[in-house]
Amino acid sequence: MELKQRIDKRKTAIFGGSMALALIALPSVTAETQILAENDWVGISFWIATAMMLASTVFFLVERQNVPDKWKTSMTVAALVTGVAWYHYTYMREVAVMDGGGSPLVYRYIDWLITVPLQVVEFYLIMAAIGAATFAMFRNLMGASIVMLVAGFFGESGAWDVFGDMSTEIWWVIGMAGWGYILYALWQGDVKEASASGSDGVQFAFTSMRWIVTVGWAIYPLGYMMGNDMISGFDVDDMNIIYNIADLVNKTAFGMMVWYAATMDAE
Ligand SMILES: *C/C=C(C)/C=C/C=C(C)/C=C/C1=C(C)CCCC1(C)C
Repeated sequence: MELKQRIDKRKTAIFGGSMALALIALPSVTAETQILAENDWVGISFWIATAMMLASTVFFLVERQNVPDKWKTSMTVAALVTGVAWYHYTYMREVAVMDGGGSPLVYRYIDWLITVPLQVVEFYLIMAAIGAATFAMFRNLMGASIVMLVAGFFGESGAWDVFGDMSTEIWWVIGMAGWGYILYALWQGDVKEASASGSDGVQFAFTSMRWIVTVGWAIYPLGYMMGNDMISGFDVDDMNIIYNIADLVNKTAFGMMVWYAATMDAE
């Protein structure tokens, strides 16, 4: 290897390493620690999700150095998604394990309101790589995802009960419409035509993205129904476990797919 290349490689490694260390060394984000009870499954699921988000963030930042240049931005966005989630999980798990165990609804929705738009940026980057990205597409996906989340927040929090007794259900339906639009946009004809182009890695990322948004995202409305008395036999605890699993699938596993796609294009 050329000397200059070696130095460049070392520089990027040092950069990745120090980013990772800076994250771990951020002690201010852990509030006063509660004791996690041995049978507190909700608390345990929050704890696991917190650790996984941190691990994924470090992984994506460090691995960013090892992927072809055109994939670096996607890796950065994947790390931002899990990094922002990790930050919020450190608070959510505190709320969850507190005496009487609360549901960290506001932190949850603030997190989604930041991480979902970041994922839309990720989708856009992937669509751009297959030649199916337009500004209108980006704007519509962004708008639909915000409608979906704001509706979910009003439905779950009761902060704006304009629909009276039916508020929980009607806001859910509005949220479903937002998600439905996103599915339509990702599966409709134009996109399908464009999707035949691109490298193996781009193809893999594109297919993964569509399935993640279709199957992975479907877990959320199900969790909402469980936690908000739309299906019987479940409660808010079940909902929180389901949401935590969904976040791991849609943030960590999706990021891993992007990373895997990037490695396919190496060499
Ligand atoms: C990282 C966080 C992600 C990917 C969050 C995604 C959230 C959803 C796909 C939420 C969807 C909802 C509906 C489709 C209807 C009911 C309300 C929501 C917000 C739970």
